[in-house]
Amino acid sequence: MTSAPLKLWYRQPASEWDEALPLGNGSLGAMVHGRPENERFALNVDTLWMGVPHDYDAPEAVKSLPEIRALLFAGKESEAGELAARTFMGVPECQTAYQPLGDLRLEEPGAAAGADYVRQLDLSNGLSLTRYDGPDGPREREAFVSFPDQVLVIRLRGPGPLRVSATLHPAFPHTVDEAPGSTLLATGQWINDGTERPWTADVREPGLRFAAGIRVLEGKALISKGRLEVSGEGSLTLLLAAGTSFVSYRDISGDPVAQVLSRLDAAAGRSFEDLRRRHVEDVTAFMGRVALGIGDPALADVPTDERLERVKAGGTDAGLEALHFQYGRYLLLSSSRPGTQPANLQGIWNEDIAPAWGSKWTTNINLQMNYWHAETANLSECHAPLFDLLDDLRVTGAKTAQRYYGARGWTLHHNADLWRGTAPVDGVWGIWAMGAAWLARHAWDHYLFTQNADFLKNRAWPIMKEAAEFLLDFLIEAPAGSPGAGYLVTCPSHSPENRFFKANGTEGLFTYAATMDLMIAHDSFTSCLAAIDAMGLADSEQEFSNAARSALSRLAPLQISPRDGRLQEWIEDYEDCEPGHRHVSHAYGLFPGDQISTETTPDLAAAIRRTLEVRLENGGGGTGWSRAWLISLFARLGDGEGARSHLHALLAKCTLPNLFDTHPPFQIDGNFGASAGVAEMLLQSRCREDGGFELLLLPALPAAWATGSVSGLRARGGFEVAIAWADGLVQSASVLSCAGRSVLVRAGLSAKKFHPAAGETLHLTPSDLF
Ligand code: FUC
Repeated sequence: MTSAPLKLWYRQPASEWDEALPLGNGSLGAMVHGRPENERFALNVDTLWMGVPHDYDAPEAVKSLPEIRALLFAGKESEAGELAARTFMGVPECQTAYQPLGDLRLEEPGAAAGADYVRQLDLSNGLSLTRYDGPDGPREREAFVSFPDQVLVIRLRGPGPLRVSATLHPAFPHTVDEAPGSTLLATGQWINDGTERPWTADVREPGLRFAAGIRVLEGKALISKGRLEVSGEGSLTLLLAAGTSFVSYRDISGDPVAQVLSRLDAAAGRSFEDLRRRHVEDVTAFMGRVALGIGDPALADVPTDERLERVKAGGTDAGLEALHFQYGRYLLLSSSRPGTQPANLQGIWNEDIAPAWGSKWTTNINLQMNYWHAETANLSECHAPLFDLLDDLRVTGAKTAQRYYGARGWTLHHNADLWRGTAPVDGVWGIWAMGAAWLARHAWDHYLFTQNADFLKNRAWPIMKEAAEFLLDFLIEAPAGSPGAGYLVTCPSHSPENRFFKANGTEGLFTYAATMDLMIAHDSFTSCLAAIDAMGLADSEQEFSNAARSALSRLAPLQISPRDGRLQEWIEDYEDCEPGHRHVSHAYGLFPGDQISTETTPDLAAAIRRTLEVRLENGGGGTGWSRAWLISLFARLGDGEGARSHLHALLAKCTLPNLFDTHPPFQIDGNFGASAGVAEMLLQSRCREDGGFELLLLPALPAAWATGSVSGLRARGGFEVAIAWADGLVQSASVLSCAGRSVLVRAGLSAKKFHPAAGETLHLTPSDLF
C-alpha cells in the first residue's frame, strides 16, 4: 500500500493561533496563519525565556532531610510536608517561563481568500503554501524556516505588480531601526511587564536581549516609518532572522544583532532557489526515512479539519492516524535540532507571555515523552539537544544532590528551565528526585538504537553513572516497623502528581517508596550494569557494579493489591483520591521501562492492565499526554485494539484543527507520545540476556490497519525495519543490520534467530518466519 501525501491543508485562513501551521528549525519557529491581506507569522526563538542565570537550590535543605525522613517513615505525611514546604523548596519556589518573540506581519492590499483559497503544510519538505486571490489573478505565498541557512524565507508570486508592507511586532519593549543591507531591525530586552504568570518565578531584573531582522532578497526595498515596503513584478522574497543574547545557562552576553545580521548576510548571498533547495534536501532527508501506508489515500483530498471533524463524530480514518504519526516526526524535526534547546512543553511554538506551566521542561513525564519516538521513528539526531541539556543538568543537579541529600551524582526534580534549575519547585509534590535517572534512560536507549560505542563511553556513561550514584546514596533502608522495613526505598518521594487516602481517612501526597521510583531505580541500575558489560569495564567499575547489584537486590518489591489486583502505586495499598488520575506513573516498568512484560512477568503485566482499566473506568486518559501514554502501554500489552482506541480518542478529544495536541491547552507531548505509540504498535525491540536483540513485528496491529506497510522504523541493536502486511499477517519484512548484532525476529507465535553481518539486509518472507 502506498503512503498518502503528507499534507495538512485547509480551505480557510487560520482564525486563531491554534489553527495556524508550524514551521521551525529547532531554534526559530513560525506559526503561519495563511491570511491573504494581513498575514501573521507568530515567531519564537528557542532561547527566549524569562530571567537571568540563577541557582534555585535552598542552601540549607539537607539539614531538614533526617527529620523529613523520620516523619515520613512514622506515617506523619502532613507534618513532613509542612516541614519540607518551609525548608526544601527552591528559591524562588517556581521557575521561569518560555516567552514568545512576537509577530512578523505582512500587509498585502487587495489580496483576499477567494473560492480557490488553500493553505497547506507539506510535512515531507517543510514548505508552507497559501494560495489566494490578488487584484490581477491568483497569488501564492510559500514559506519555510531553514536549518541549513537559519532564516525564515517567504516568497510571494503572482501576476501584476506586487506590493507588500512588512512590520515587526516583538512582544517586549523594543526599538525598530534601519540596519545595513536595507534591513528592518527590531531590538529589545525581556522585561517583566507585570503580566500575572501562574506557577512562574516573579523575575524583576531585565533579562535576555533579542533581535529580529527582515531583509528583501527579491524586489525593491524601502524602509520608512518602521515598515519595510517591498515591491516588484512576478515574485518578491523576504528573509527573517532572529536571535537572543543567550550563550549558555551561565552566560547571556551574546550579541543578537550581530547574529541576525550575519545570518541575513549569509542567506542574502544565495538565490531563493538555492535556499529552497538546501532546505528541501535537509527536511526530506529526515522525513523520507519513514513511510507508513495505512488507510485510504483518497481521503488526502479532504481538508484536514474536515477529516478531524469526521473522526470526532465517530468516523475511522487510518490515513489521518498515519498523518498524525508523521506530524509527530515533523514537529520533533522542527523543534529539536543539534545545537538547539530541546523541545519544551510546546516544542518551540508559544504565543503567550504566560504560557501554561511556563512552557518549560517538565520532567515527571512530559520532557521524556517528547523524545519517546526520537529513536524508533528514525530521528536519532533530534535527540541530541536532550543530551546537551543533560550535560548541563549534571552540573547543576550535582549541587542539588549535595545540598538536598548530601549525595554524590546528580539529581533533577520535576521541572527544569533555561537556567538549568534542578531544585524542587511549585509545591511539595515537586519533591521528587527521580528526573535524572529517568532521563538517563534516554542516553542508554540512544546507544542501544545506534550502537554508537563512542557515544556510550563519552556521553551516555557519565550521565547514567552519576544518576545511578545519586540513587545509591539517596536510597535508604526503611526502618523496622515501617511498611517495607529492611528494604531500600526512596525517601522523600511522591507518585507524580497523585494523592492518596490512608486507612485512617487522611489525605497525602508526600510519601516514601512510590512504585515509580522503585522502577526507575531498577532501570537505572540494570542499564548501568548492561552498559559496563557493553563497554568491557567490568574490572574498572567493579566497586560501582557491586554497589548497583547489591542495591538492586535490596530494592523494595513491586506489590499487587490483594484488594483488586492492581499494581500498587504506593508502599501501602492506599485508596486513590482521584481514581481516574491522568498520571499512570507506576506503569513505567511496562513502558517506557522494560522491567515488566507479558512474557517475563505476566502477573505484574496483568496487574498493570488492571490498573489502567480502573483508571479508564474512572475517566482516565483525560489529558492529551495521558491518552498518548496509553497507546504505548496497550501496545506493550500486545493489545492492538486497546492501543488504537486510545489513538482514536486522542484525535477525537485532544487534537486541535492544526493537529496540535491539546492538554488543553496546546501541549506537544501528546503529539510526540502518539507517534511513539504508533511505532510501538508496529515494531518493538528489546535486549536479550544472551547479548543479542529481539524484534517483534506487528506486536499490536489493530483490525483497522489490517493491510498496510511501514518502512524505516528503527530498533534496539541498530536495525532498520520494513514490514508489509495483509489481513493482519506479515507478508514480507526486511531487516537492515547496521551493527552486525544477532537478532531473534518474532511475528505472532513464531520466532527465528538470525546473525546478519553489519550492513546486511535480511529479506524475510512468511516461509522464513513461520
Ligand atoms: C504535569 C502534568 C500536567 C501538565 C504539566 C505540564 O504537571 O500533571 O498535566 O502536563 O505537567
